[in-house]
Amino acid sequence: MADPIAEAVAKHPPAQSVVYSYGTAGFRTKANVLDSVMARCGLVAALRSRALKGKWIGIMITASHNPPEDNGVKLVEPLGNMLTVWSTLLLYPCCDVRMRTRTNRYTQEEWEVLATEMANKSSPEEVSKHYRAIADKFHIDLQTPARVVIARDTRASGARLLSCVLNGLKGASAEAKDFGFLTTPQLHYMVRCLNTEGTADAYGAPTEKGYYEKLGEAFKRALHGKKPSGSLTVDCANGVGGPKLTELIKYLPPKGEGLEIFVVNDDVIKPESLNVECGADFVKTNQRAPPSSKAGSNDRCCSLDGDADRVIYYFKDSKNMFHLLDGDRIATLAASFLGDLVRQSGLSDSLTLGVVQTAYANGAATNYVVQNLKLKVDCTPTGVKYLHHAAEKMDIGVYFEANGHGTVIFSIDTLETIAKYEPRSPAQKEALDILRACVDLINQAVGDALSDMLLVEVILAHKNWGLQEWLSTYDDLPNRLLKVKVTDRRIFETTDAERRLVKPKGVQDDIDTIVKKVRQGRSFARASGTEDAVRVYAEAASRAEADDLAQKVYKIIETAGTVGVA
Ligand code: G16
Repeated sequence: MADPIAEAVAKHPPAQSVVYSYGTAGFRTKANVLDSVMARCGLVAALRSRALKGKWIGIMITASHNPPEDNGVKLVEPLGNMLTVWSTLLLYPCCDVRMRTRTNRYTQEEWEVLATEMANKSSPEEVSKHYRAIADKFHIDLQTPARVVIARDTRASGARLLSCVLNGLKGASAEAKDFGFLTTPQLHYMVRCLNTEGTADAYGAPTEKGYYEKLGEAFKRALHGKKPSGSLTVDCANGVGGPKLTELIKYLPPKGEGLEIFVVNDDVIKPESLNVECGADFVKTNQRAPPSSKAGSNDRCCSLDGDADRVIYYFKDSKNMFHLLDGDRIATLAASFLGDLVRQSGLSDSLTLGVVQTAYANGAATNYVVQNLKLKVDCTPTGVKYLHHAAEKMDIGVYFEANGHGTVIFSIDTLETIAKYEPRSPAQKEALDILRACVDLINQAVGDALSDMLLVEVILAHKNWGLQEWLSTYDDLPNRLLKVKVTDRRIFETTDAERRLVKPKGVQDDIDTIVKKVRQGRSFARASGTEDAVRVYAEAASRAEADDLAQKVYKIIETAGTVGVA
């Protein structure tokens, strides 16, 4: 008898001797070895949807900040985020939250492992067997409908990889809804909207127009009569964010009444220009504006990455000096503003805020949050899935990676408190109205460059600040981020939220010895989960010391990376 699963994957044989792994943000590597992975991800998404009684699961085809020849795929959970309590809420809608947590039998990691195993099966028959084994293990009824929503960024390989996904979904008899080109956060938004449509938690209309309308309307409300000063130049990394931002602008207050936005690096006709000498990753790593930038002194600029889930701000001062306002800065700005709104609304006895960072957070940012904002800081490994999970434990969790990837999430109880609260004075009402508008403006499914950018603009308008005033809240410690090419990055294993290496043996001791000699020195190395490299981060009291420390740790890693596999 014909086996539709085996038949579907047989069309996309795996590349020889490639080992696939579900990394920081899904499978990500050179696009020409991804066909088999795409078809198999279709199968995993179908199983996941069936396990969740037919909820919509998302598949995003993107390699975000990676070079144009790469691509990738990641699976999105029913509420547009990673699998934690939220997904269980949908599974067990009648249980109380604590019960739901306890009954959450599926962990995110478990499904990542299943996906990795699926991607590495060699023959179509093995894939089919694995598909059925997963169904057995999780008691998944294969007759339950499966529904999957897909989108992709503007990479040249996207169309081919999409057809592989569709073949996988067809083999698994899953319903597929293809949204074509979307930013990654737009896809997350669609997934959440589709799964909450018609419920008390309805998140919005599951259309692109619905997304723009929601953001545009919330932006106007959040501004509350304030007008952003000057203009904003947005570098879109020649990715999908360019056309989407151009569309979003149509839903924002018109020029003169609102924000004047100049869209640059929005060439999606030449996919080979994606992320090349532009975009958030380029600016953050090189600590300079894209060479194409024509911005004048003190012009407000920001850069998105290739799929518009990261944003960072920057400007050149009157002495032509470059200043970066990265994810750490957005986190501190958002935490301080939202904290003020909570206090001014009269809600500070009921709600607390917290901040989640990774090891890449500048030491000065962490100190500022703890000492000035008096907020709790959690540190997690790299990957928004970890930060999001930690932020879910807070009433209001502000999470950002230094690279500009992040958002703010409000717990269910917090949303209820904010919605039901009766203000006791006009001042409380005003603060509450702005807070409610911010809840709608912020994409709570995932970090969203467009939504984050509008939030920053709202805050700057309320504070009547330019980038210089924002920058002056604290002084960053000079820092440097480097990428080391090694033969096998998997030999580098970390602990303590990726701040210390446990393998190769002795390497951390060498790093510690060097760090000790540097004023305010801090450095760590970790294998990237999205690129074939080990990342080195260093910070110190002065630029020269930070650069020198980074170079020394680079050498240690380079040597260990060669010696380790010899
Ligand atoms: C992805 C993840 C981010 C992570 C980044 C770099 O971003 O979503 O959480 O910070 O990769 O990860 P790594 O250092 O492991 O390569 P994006 O924007 O590329 O999707």
